[in-house]
Amino acid sequence: MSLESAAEDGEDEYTFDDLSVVMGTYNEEAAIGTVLSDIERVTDGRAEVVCVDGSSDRTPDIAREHGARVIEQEPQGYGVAVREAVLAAERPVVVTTDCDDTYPMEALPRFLERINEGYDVVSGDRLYHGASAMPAFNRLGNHAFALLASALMGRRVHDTTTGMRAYRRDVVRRIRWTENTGLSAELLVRPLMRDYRVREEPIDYRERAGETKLDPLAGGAAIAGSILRVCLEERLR
Ligand SMILES: Nc1nc2c(ncn2[C@@H]2O[C@H](COP(=O)(O)OP(=O)(O)OP(=O)(O)O)[C@@H](O)[C@H]2O)c(=O)[nH]1
Ligand SMILES: [Mg+2]
Repeated sequence: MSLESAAEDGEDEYTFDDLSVVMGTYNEEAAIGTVLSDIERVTDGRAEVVCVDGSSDRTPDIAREHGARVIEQEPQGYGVAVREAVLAAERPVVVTTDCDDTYPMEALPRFLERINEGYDVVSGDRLYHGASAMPAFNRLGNHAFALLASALMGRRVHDTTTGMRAYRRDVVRRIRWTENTGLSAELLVRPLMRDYRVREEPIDYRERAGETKLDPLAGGAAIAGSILRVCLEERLR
């Protein structure tokens, strides 16, 4: 029996040796060292780390110094990078994060535990604790995206645009992903609408280190468009 089906039968459990932590990295030299050290510390250096990188600064060098696998890619936006990253993961449990030190790597054991309980997707909910470190405009937008997606799906979700989630690798490999700026919402909506076992898990959220890569207005419009398109596509499937 493979490790994967063993874990599904509850006979065995995934450990950090079964974990890939993946991210898009774009000029994140102010944050990447901290993020990768946190992953190493929390997982005893046992998780695989994959960075899909489009940087022109020292980000990829720092990533390699920390033992991460670096895949070079011309910068084409969040979703193009993160799709490549989730599909490149070699382990059966895949966790996405941003590389800007906003997400708590201390939550990795909890995410793995939830997967071991049988969830297919565990989605970090930043808004549960208030997300006071998030710019007010973004916070408002994120509440609005969650309401829009909830109305269209007929199921309440609270944070559709979070960058930190755990997935069974099967789920990310079985679904065809189409969105770029809206990929984060798509990665939640398609599994939910296909009846995968999804749960939201409250997480802390910190202020970003380094410059944002997202234009809030254009990005927000793109995300709303993605939610509408993806929900409609899933309804019509
Ligand atoms: N490789 C690659 N990575 C990207 C690209 N755009 C964004 N990223 C990375 O994707 C992650 C998310 O981008 P952020 O700038 O943090 O976007 P955000 O979280 O919506 O905005 P903030 O509130 O500023 O954190 C970061 O780790 C970026 O470095 C890109 O075009 N290529
Ligand atoms: Mg970010």
